[in-house]
Amino acid sequence: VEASIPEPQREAWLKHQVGGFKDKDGFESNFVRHIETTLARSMFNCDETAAYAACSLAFRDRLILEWNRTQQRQTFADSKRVYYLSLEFLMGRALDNAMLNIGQKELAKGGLSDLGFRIEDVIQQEHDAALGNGGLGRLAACFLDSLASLNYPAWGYGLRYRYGIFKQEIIDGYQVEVPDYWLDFNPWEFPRHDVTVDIQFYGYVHKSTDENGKATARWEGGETVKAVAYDVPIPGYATPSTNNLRLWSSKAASGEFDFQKFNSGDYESSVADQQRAETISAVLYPNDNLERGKELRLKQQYFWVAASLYDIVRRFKKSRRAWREFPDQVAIQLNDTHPTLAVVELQRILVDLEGLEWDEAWNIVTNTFGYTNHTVLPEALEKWSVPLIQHLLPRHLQIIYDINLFFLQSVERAHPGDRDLLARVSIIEESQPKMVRMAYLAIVGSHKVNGVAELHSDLIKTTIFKDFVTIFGPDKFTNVTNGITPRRWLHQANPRLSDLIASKTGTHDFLKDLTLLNKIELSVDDPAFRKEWAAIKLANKARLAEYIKTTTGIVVNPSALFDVQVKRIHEYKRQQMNIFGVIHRYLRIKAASPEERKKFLPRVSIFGGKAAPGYWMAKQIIHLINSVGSVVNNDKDVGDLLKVVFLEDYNVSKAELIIPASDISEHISTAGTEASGTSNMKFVLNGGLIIGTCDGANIEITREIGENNIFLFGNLAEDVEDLRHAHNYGQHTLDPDLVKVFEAIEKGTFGDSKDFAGMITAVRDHGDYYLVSDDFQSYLETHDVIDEAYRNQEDWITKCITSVSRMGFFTSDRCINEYAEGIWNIEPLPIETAEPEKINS
Ligand code: GPQ
Repeated sequence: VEASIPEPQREAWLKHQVGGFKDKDGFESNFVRHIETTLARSMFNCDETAAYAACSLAFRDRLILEWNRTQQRQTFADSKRVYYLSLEFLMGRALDNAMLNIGQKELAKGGLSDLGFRIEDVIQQEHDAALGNGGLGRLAACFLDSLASLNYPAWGYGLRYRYGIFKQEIIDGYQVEVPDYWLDFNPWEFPRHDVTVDIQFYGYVHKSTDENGKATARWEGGETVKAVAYDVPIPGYATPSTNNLRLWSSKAASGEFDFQKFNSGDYESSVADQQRAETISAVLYPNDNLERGKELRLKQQYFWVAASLYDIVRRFKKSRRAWREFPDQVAIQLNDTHPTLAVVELQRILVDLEGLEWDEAWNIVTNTFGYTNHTVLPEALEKWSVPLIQHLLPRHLQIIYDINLFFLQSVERAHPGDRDLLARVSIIEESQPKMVRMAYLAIVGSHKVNGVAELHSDLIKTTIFKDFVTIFGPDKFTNVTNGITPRRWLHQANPRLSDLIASKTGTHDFLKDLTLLNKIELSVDDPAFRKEWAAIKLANKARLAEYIKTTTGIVVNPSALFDVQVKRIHEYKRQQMNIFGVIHRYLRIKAASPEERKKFLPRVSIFGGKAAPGYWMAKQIIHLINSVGSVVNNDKDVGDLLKVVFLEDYNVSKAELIIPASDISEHISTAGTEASGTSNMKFVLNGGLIIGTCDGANIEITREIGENNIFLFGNLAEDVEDLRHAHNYGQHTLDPDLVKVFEAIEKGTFGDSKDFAGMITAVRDHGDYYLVSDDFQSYLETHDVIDEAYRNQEDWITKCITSVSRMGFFTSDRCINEYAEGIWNIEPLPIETAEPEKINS
């Protein structure tokens, strides 16, 4: 039902159009109004939590007006939109970001101060929106920021998890997981109880022939769950464009079924149904780079995909265009294979519900979707068992089989008689049980497939998707190197550095066009600039030192070299190699005479990151880091020469604190395993240098900033296979320094060595899959090079400034423009005026 106000009454609406606040006074009156009415508090009852709530509500009012205007403009312009489907959006905090993007943080700071609050304290009250695991989820969040900032008509679609990624506590050196219930008070979401979709599961397929003799399929029976939309406004930077992130929450469908149970006194089971329905969006799966094939996960995927597609199709149908125009209006990006069922669901909608012919529908489908691959690790490539899909989504399984049949027929036509090829590329793996290879389905169902950094995009073409390059040709495969938003990762996280850069470039325009950073290279020799640069780094380090002291009790010296590795704990990311290196350094300090010790460069090794709850080896790595810390940090021989810190519960807002305080950060994955990495970009953008392998985006960072400004080490991706082979055939001799490290651990230097046996045997006895031993010597040597480089502070600062000036390429704005042009075929749609749109359709 259209609910548009008729023309004659619209004048009254326009007269009463709400405006946002324009000055400090306006902000204050908004703030006080929210305290006193929305929150029913007063100046006698207003703590920082209430101040956070009122401040957020004031900014939310403003955002929602812009949001409305943006959506109206997009609807009336009827232009193509992109829909970014991601199971993860790692948003972090919203208030600081909203204030900065709107450009009113200074105003709010003044207003809050008038009213008795410090803005930093108010910002800290916010709970992170942690609806993601790591890089993949944070990438989606950076993309939303860029899409809005560049005025692209775009929506994100995700799940509204009641529990985000768990909160990590470290107890006696071990990780303990605590639930992250974050929705107690969330002013940034708008429940849309009127936007709901019924989602079907289970049941059976009824096949018949219609009056024209055409075969039809109907999916019937089963159970229904309701999807309720929650909208989160996404403000662009320095533009009124405000996009939408729509998150779906599951609820029991109110239907006869429940009601009958309730009436017949079966209250318990009617409640059980409700709980079962709500379970779907209850919790984020805490695995990074790992898929475990759980039924509830598949339910989440279909629930979210079906609700999103229903919404997208409904919006398209309002335009009353012909179906063949669907891909001219709609681009859908699959963030990894998690939303791949969308391919099948759209085909089902078009064929079963809208009555299109298979080929016409398939043409629309493949022109609509694009697929981004984020890993080559085999354990992360999704496969779902055929019996499970058959049970949960019987009609979808039939469609998958048909898609596969037609695909294999086309392969057979182009490559007659190549049965091996057919078996290799089949969407169905002929295993026991049979499995659906989701990446293959995503490739077949999309018009473009992209990797996330050059090396990674090359690797997928030559390894896991090689046959598909043969079949579809190379043009279907492309690279879009990841990027990060400089708004959050420079301006918000490091405001002093952002302002210092602006003092040299003239404005903050570099936040919109990051290539403008290159102007600061002209000031690299300016003594005042360099001095302020160093002072900012030191202040950021002092702030982190303070945080370390209050949270861990460890006292670190801010002028020591801060060596940081913060990311998910994973064997392929090789935190184990880092801590082995720290142990090696400790042994060297211990073996040195008091005279020799004076020559060591003081260092603080900082770790942070979560282990998936079921990832035993990753948990062992955390335990070893903490055990080493408690020995080293309390050893009088060592003093300030070495401290080892594990920071609990690494998340987006902690990243904002830690990254600007780093001197050296570690991006040391086994070559060929880290698809891109994005924190490498954040660290360099904040004036830190990096030690890294020739992997992922490290390679392109080197190309941009120059190899004198990065510390690269280790074997190359092309050599990994041979090196693994050497381990497996007994042709590898363990690195002697690594042997000494193992001896120290096994002697019990860091507590019961049984606790760490798995980490040692993985390297020594089980083939060292991640090649720690192969890279160890080169890793140690490179750290010695870093020590020497850091002693020369003048050269060091030159490297830092030069690097920052050359980081323009890594903005997510560049990345989104590449997607828009090369994959989505969409154009920006600026919102020109501050006046309300005239509604005339
Ligand atoms: N990534 Cl497959 C994740 O964070 N989680 C995942 O499950 C998968 C990939 C990361 C990947 O490891 C990084 O190298 C990338 O920089 C990041 O995705 C974004 O592309």
